[in-house]
Amino acid sequence: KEFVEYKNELLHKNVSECPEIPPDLGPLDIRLLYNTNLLTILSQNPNLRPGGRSRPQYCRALQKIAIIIPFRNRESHLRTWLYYMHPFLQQQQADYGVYVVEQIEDTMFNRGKLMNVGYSIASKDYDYSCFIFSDVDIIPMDGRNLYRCSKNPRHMANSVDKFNFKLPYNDIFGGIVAFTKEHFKKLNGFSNVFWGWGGEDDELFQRVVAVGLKVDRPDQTIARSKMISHKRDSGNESTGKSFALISKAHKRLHKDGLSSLNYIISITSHKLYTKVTVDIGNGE
Ligand code: UDH
Ligand code: NGS
Repeated sequence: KEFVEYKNELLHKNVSECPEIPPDLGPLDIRLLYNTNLLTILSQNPNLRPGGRSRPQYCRALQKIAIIIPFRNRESHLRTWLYYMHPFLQQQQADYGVYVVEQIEDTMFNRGKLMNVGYSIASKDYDYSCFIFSDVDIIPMDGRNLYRCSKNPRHMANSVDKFNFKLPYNDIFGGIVAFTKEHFKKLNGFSNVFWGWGGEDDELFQRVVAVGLKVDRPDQTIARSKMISHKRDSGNESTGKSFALISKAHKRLHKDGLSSLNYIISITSHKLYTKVTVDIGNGE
């Protein structure tokens, strides 16, 4: 088996590069089906490899992409995401893996820290060059919305139905963001200290600016996405501390983030994704 894998690897190195813009992409009919089950999704994606990995068969992708999803108690959203996104990413000829990072204990949710854990685990798994940090409840409506990294950090949730396909404020950086490995390391990842809802994405924006980078956004017509509507999760209330934290963002940049990450994990390779189960503490 190892020999076959080795041979495949060698053969894959010799195939030509994939085109920058994959063929046959266009608008998609997204109806947000909630009743899909994992077996159906699996049967519709026969070429997936364990851990929710795939790469194009007949060309070599220009980027290796890890998709990191922060997660707790959103099983049906995850199924919907997997149902739409595996075919979407394969149609885009992506070399990718999906990492679902689940906070197990019922302390306050910490989206930023889960993203950092996902980055750190995915980096050890494969030579990813691009990291896309995505909420579990946003589904793109057009195949031309390329899930890729660009020259600058990229805010990809800039055209969501919930906000009438507009930006609710100029510097919004929530929902889905894409970073090259180099850039994510340069800004020391997300802050780990935002427990509960709100602000960790705004702080990330401050970090981008502080290290001298700019934010790109895709064309708003092509980036149109649907968000699954839901109630506010318990355990993810706003603590009211975010604005005070953000006002000191630059002070914490180098000491709070990838450089100060501590956690306890277990990793399970599911057929449709890699599940990273993590105990990230409770902020004390
Ligand atoms: N998440 C979970 N579980 C939780 C909380 C958050 O999986 O308990 C993840 C999930 O990937 C979600 C993301 O973190 O998409 C962001 O969660 P959020 O609650 O900050 O963001 P969202 O915009 O909801 O989805 C905000 C509250 C909406 C209240 C709307 C009332 N109509
Ligand atoms: C801001 C939050 C962001 C959040 C954005 C949109 O107020 O984290 O609203 O939220 N900033 C702070 O709380 C400091 S949304 O309407 O999508 O739930 O992303």
